[in-house]
Amino acid sequence: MKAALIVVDMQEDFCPPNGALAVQGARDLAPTINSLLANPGFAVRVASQDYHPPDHISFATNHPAPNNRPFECSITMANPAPGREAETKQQTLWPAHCIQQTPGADIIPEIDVAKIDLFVTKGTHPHVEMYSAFADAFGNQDPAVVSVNEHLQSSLTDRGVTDVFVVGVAGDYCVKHTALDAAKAGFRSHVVQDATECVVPGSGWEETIRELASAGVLIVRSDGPEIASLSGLA
Ligand code: VGL
Ligand code: ZN
Repeated sequence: MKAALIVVDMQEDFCPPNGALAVQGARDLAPTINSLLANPGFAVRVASQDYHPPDHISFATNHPAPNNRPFECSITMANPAPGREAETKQQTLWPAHCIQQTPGADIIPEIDVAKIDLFVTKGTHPHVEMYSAFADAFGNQDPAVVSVNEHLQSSLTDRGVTDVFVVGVAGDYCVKHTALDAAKAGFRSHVVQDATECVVPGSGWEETIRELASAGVLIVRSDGPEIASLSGLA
């Protein structure tokens, strides 16, 4: 067994007090995430960053009123892969957030970024949503299509990784989709439940747990046996 820790989107815009899309309690996750980063049992430590251009399709402000209310309205998005443009999906609109090279896109200073081996900047293609650090909303992984900076699946398999532990925000969006894609890619996939917070606390997490469980993703705790046993791998 070889384990990777994926710290998802611990960025200013997802954190109180000033984040454009703040997730309640997100900043308070830092001590738990830092203790996981310090666990010598992880062979690879990854941090993802939502990293949108100003004209990103998910931003409410990039669509005309009245059907552009963030959190409520959605728009139709087409697959950016050549020849697949007919494939479409509904996309929820968000307040503008994590714009490239702005302070909102920074990883919060409370996170020990010196321990990170690999940074994945995602959501960089203006015309497609990318919650997962592995793939866009249509499952495209090719950096040439998605304009992501890393092909995360091959970066992890090249390092011999078998198990992935996902933490960070948001539990009901980017953490969920990263954990689901990790399972789909053939990794044993875990979400550390006391190291994540949701956009919709309570019901959002309940629904997420069901989706993760039915996809074979394991829900663990930072003080549980799965994490404790990693230290033995060092
Ligand atoms: C996220 C909504 C929009 C996330 C990113 O990190 O969970 N949520 N973009
Ligand atoms: Zn985003």
